[in-house]
Amino acid sequence: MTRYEEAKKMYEAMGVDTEKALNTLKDVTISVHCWQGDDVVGFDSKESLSGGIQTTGNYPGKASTPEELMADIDMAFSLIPGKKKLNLHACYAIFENGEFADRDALEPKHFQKWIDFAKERGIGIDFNPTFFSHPMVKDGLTLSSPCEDVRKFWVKHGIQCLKISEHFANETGIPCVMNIWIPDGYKDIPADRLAPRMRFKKSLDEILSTPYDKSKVYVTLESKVFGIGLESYTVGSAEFTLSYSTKAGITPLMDNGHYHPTELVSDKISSLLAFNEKIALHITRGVRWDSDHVVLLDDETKEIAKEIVFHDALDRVFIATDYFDASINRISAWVTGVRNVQKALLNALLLPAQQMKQLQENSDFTQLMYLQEEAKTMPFGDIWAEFLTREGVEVAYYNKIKNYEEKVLVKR
Ligand code: RNT
Ligand code: ZN
Repeated sequence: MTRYEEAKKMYEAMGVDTEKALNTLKDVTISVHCWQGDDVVGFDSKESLSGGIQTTGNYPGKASTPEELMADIDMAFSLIPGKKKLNLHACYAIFENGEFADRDALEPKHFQKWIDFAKERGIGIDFNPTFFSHPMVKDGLTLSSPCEDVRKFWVKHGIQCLKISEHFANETGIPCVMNIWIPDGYKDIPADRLAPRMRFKKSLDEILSTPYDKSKVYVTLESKVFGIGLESYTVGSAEFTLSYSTKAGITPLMDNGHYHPTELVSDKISSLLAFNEKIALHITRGVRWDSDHVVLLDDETKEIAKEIVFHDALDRVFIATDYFDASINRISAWVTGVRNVQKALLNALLLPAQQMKQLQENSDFTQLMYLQEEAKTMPFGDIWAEFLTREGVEVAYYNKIKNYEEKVLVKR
């Protein structure tokens, strides 16, 4: 008997069908963020990263051209099993022949190379307007700016991105999730917390008044609690974005680095599922703050996955990764983090969900704890290895990445 067959029997004895788990996992799409490959720099501006987010580290081999980034994404994707989508930011527009378009004038043609890339690989594209790292961010503000020129510039950017998102969906035949996140906020105690929020609300209304096909583009709105240099106040707080999403009929997005350190996104998912047909997640790992460390197979990642799986919500949750580590091999960072999201999902799929829920309903908390703890020492690794084998992906990826580093990355 192979290790998989033995493990399968052990799971069967616990009432879990490993074949069903593997078949479910292979159809789950993870939207992989392109910005891990170049430390959130992009190709459209010489500005350094702003918006209260930061990459630290100077590991060699960062992608600095579209060709390099695409090659690195291909390398990472070859080591990541399952279904993937490419998550692009507007600042990754590709200009050719000396041409340039500012953020308020971006068009689908500036993403033609990405469309070709996605089509050749049979994957969809998600999109993000880039409201940071740009001279039109004035005093840290974009859509909430009191300066009409600034606010209008960014509204136009949002509208153009909506058009580009719809174009992505039409070209790839796969719906596009377009996420809005603005860095707007204040370092110190504001005198007026309401006015910027009213302007943000108005700006979102203006962006969303552009007609778009809601079956092709899902607009999501991401909240945040604070940023570097924006410690005291964030315009797009959790309450603001949730209220706006509900009122406007768009999709709320939770990034698990965007809450106070003792708040858990795993506990928030069910509340949002109770009120929304779809919800969206940025899976990351904050260490003491929104540090965007590589996702690990830690308790919270597992619990987030459990919430999605136990509530039968795999088709209701848009799962994306969002982290950026420049201190280690960037491709390894990609592969490790995305695989950990998938491992967490598999872990959840291998739990006897129905039985556990029934134990809770019966107030049999003794047996529930017993089962929860026993599940932790089940031969999960053998099922994961089987998944990788079926997907034609090797379990051990370090040597492949090291080889690519020596052959490609260090020569850049
Ligand atoms: C920032 C948000 C946002 C960004 C990306 C680059 O705190 O998490 O999602 O990380 O848009
Ligand atoms: Zn995020």
